[in-house]
Amino acid sequence: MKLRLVLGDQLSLSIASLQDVAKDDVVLICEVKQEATYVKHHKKKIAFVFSAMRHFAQDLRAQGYTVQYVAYDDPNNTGSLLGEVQNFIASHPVSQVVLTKPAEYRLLSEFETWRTELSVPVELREDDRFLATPSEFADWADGRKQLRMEFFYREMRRKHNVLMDGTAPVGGQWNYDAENRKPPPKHLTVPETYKTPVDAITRQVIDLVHIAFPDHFGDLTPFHFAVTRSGALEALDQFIDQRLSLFGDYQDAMIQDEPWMYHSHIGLYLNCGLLTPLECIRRAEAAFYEGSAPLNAVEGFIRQILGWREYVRGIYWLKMPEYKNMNVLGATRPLPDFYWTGETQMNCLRQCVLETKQNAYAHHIQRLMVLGNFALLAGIDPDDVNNWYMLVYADAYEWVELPNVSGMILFADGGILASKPYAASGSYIKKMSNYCDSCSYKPTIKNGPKACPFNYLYWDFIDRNSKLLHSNPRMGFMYKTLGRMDDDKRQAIADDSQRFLREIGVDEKN
Ligand code: FAD
Ligand code: DLZ
Ligand code: SF4
Repeated sequence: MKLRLVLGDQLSLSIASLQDVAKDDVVLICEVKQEATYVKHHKKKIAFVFSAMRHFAQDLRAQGYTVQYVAYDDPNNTGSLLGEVQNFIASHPVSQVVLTKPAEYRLLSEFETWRTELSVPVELREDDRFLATPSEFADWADGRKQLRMEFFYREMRRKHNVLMDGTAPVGGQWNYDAENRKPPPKHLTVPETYKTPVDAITRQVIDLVHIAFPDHFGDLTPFHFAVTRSGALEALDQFIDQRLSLFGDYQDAMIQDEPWMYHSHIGLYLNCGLLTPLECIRRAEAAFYEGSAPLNAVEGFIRQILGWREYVRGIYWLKMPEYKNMNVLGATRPLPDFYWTGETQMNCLRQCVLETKQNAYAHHIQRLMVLGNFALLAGIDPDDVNNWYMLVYADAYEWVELPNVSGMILFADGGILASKPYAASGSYIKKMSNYCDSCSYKPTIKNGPKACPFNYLYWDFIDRNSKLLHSNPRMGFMYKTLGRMDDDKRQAIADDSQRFLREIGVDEKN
């Protein structure tokens, strides 16, 4: 008998370790302290993952497979993946342990030691949940001076024949991003996100999480995520029918009390195996050919999955483990408390933190241009920022979280991922949202106690990082503007920044 271990983010019948599963094999799925607490995940994320694991086990059993399911509160639970595998081997005639490579470096390093730790042979299979393997990405990266997503994405479009017209991109352009930056109009109505009722399995899991993880961040209820493959497919269909057509137009827009906007909200399903990337891409492509969604929306959505998602994973495996320790800008301040409480006068940050706490979700532009931009400008330590992003979102796994945080928002990798820091002043948030209308600060004031803190923090960031950034060709304009400021203005920027950082308790280094 072979023992096939399936992890909480491998919940797919097509996963490599299950491809040749026989009826007398055993599939081991276990809820363990090791995975539930290596960061203190949002309560809703744990409930989602445990419930999806339990439903997946139920589906496997219904199809005639034997599943050994270890619940978190099982009195014999050893708390670790290795402990559970060893336990099982000790009392069953196991000939081999079959695993799919995990999505995170941390676990891959651990699984590689299992060959010597376990008394039976271990087969570690390639992770086939993505469209590019780490070695394909490494081949693409080999010899290139810069690893820009756009060029990788074009290769992926060709390879998978997505939105192609022979050898040319459909519509004549590869990328329609320029059409996808519309500010939100005044009375935009946003459709509701997909909501599914809580069933008996999810109810049990919610009760368990309530008791077992009382000190973890986030609101456990209301809970409305899908927890099965069929539910995730319904959520995908709802997105394609109701939101895809405006996904492009309002991709970067933010509205007070509208956490979901026109995004798809499928990241958590993709990342745990309930949906596959290619099926999401094909459904969006079909919507374009059927005429129900325009090209700027469909191309924009497909680029996120076929481009960004595959690209950040490629960067992760290419650059780990060094990537995790990179801090090129030498940022050392601790994360402000308001990232946990939402208690700040900055309305944009309050909104994004409170929505994150409620939903274990924030859309991309909130993560990037509000929460991320602030962490960059304020010089917050990448370890603190990574820890926060890893634990607050239901779709967070290190392979995708780390490059987005250390690469995309913090520039801690010195430009491996992005050609320049995504730094912005308050005018960006004012243009792309209505958050400033309800804020105590004014985005049009540049200095002093009423000024939007993003304004002076932006110039303070540019000024204090000039040694590293002034030669960046994409930053030339900023350094010219800074050069034209007189000493008084520069001093006011430094003083305001110092005062504000002191007020929020992060003027001391970590
Ligand atoms: P949509 O906006 O509808 O996009 C569709 C899909 O494209 C997403 O579900 C996702 O699978 C993919 N995608 C879009 N942007 C990216 C990107 N930059 N990198 C990788 N995939 C992308 N995504 C995660 O899946 N997990 C994370 O932990 C995560 N952390 C992030 C941290 C920061 C600082 C930033 C800036 C982005 C992060 N992202 C992360 C990327 C992106 O914000 C989320 O994938 C997206 O917000 C999920 O919501 P959605 O499903 O509605 O996405
Ligand atoms: C995220 C998560 C959580 C919360 N709990 C478990 C668990 O108890 N058992 C398990 O097998 N997987 C869990 N996961 C997903 C893993 O953390 C994920 O497989 C690794 O981080 C690799 O990506
Ligand atoms: Fe955010 Fe500044 Fe606007 Fe306030 S004024 S909501 S802090 S951008």
